Amino acid sequence: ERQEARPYNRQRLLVVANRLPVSAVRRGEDSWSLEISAGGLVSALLGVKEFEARWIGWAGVNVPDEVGQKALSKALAEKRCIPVFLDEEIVHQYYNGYCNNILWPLFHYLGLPQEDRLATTRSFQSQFAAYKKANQMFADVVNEHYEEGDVVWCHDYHLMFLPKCLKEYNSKMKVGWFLHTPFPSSEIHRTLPSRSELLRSVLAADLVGFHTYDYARHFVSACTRILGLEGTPEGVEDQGRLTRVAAFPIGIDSERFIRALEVPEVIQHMKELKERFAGRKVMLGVDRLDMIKGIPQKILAFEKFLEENASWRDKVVLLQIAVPTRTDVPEYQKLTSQVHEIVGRINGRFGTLTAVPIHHLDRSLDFHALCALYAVTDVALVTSLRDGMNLVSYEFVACQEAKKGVLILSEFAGAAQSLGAGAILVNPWNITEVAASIGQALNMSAEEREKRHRHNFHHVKTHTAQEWAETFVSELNDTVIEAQLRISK
Ligand code: ADQ
Repeated sequence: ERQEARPYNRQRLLVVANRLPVSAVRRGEDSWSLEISAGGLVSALLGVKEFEARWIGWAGVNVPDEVGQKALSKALAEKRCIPVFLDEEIVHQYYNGYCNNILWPLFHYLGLPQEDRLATTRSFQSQFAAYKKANQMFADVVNEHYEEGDVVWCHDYHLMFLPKCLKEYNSKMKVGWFLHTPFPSSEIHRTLPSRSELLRSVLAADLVGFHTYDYARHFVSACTRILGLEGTPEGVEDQGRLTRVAAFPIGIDSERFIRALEVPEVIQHMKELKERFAGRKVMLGVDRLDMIKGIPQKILAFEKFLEENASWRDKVVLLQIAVPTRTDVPEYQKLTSQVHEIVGRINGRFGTLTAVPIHHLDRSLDFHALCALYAVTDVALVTSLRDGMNLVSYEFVACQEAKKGVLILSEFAGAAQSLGAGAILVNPWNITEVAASIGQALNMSAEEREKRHRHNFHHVKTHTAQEWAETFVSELNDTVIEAQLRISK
C-alpha cells in the first residue's frame, strides 16, 4: 500500500542539520580540502537506496569573503552538500549560546553553575533572537534548493525553529523534525522563557520524531500543558490540524562494524591489545568528554570496585577513551581537569611500577582502532546521566560476536529501552550499585553472557540506521498523504 502511495522513484531528501558531515580546511583564497566524516547519520542515509540525499548545514568554518564562499560551495556540491554561512557573532550567540549553553543542559536535566545561570538569564533574549535568525538562514537555503516533491528532514535541538520558517515559505513542503537528545519532562521544559514559541515552531512540522516513547510523551504533555492543545495517540492536534508525534529509535550500520573485524589491520590491532593486556580483563568506556556522559561517576565507581575487591586489582584494567568537545567552554575545561585528577589519584593509589588500573586517553580513535578495542573488551561501561540514545553501546554489541562481553548501561540512556534485557542496567549516580555491577559482570558465567549477548546482538542487527531513516521518511510521506485525504473528505 505504501509503495503505491509514493508517486516517485528516487525521492529527493534534504537533510538539514546544524553541521554538515564534512570537515573543511581552507588551502588558499579559492581552494578548500574536504573530508567526509562518517558519522552515524551519514552511513544511515548512504545505505538508503530509495532516496537521493542532499545535506544542508554549516561547514563549521567562518568564511567572511565571497570568493571563499563560492569556492567552498562548489567543492561541497560535489559531495552533495550545501552550506549555510554563519558569521562568528551568530555562531557565538546561536550555537555556543542558545544551543549549547541553554538547550543542551536543559534537555539533559543538567543545572548550570550559579554565575553562568545569571549571565544566561541576562543574555537569554539576544541569544534566542540569534537562534531564530540562524534558523531563518537555514530556511532560506532550504527554500532556495527545494523542488516540489522533496522531503525535508530537520535534525536536532539546533533547528527547532526551522519547521515553522519552512512552512511559512511553503505550506505544502513535507517537513519532518527529529530530536537526537532526550526531550525533558514538561516541568523542566516550562522553565524556558521561549517554551511556547519553540513548541509551536516544532508543531509546524508534519512529523515529529524522538528516540523513545518517553521523550515523545514528554513532548506531547508539554504541548497539552503549556499550549493547552489536545494530545491524541497520534500526536498533537491544533484546530483540526494534526502533527504526528512518534518514537523512531535510531540504530547503527551494524554490518560495517561486523565486516571491519575481518580487516587485517583490525585483526593486528586486536592481537596487540590482547598481548598488551594479557592476564587482565579489559573494561572500556568510549565517550565524548561531555557532562552528560557521567565519566567522573564511572571512574569513581571503578575506584570503589577496586577498593572493595583487592584480588581484582592486578587483574582488570579500565580503558577510557574520551574525545574532547567544546574545549573553549570553561565548564568543559573543568570537567577535563576533574577527570584527570580522579584518574591520577586512582592510578597513584592502586598502580604498581609495571601497571596502572586506568588508561585514560583524551582523544578520538579511528574507526579500525575503535572496532578492535570494542572486540577485545570484556565489559563496556556506559554511565550517561542522560543520553538521547547512546550509539557506543550498540557499536560495542556489534563487535562482540566472538567474545560475548557484558554491557553495563545507564538506565538514563535511551538505549536502556532497547538493550535493557541484555545489559546490566544501573543508576550512574549510585556508585555502590555500579561497583557491584562491575563485580557481577566480571564474574558472570559464559552461559549467561551468551544469553544476554544474543538478545542485544539480535536487536542491533535488526534495528539498523538504514531502517531508522527509511521508516522515518516513509512515515513522513504517509502522514502528508493522510492529511491531504483528511482535508479533501
Ligand atoms: P553523541 O552524544 O555524540 O550523539 P553517541 O550516540 O554515543 O553520542 O555517539 C557517539 C559517536 O561518536 C559514536 O559513533 C562513537 O563511536 C563516536 N565516538 C565517541 N567517542 C569517541 C572516541 N573517543 N573516539 C572515536 N569515536 C568516538 C547524539 C546524542 C546521542 C544519540 C546520537 C544519535 O547525544 O544520545 O545516540 O546523537 O542520535
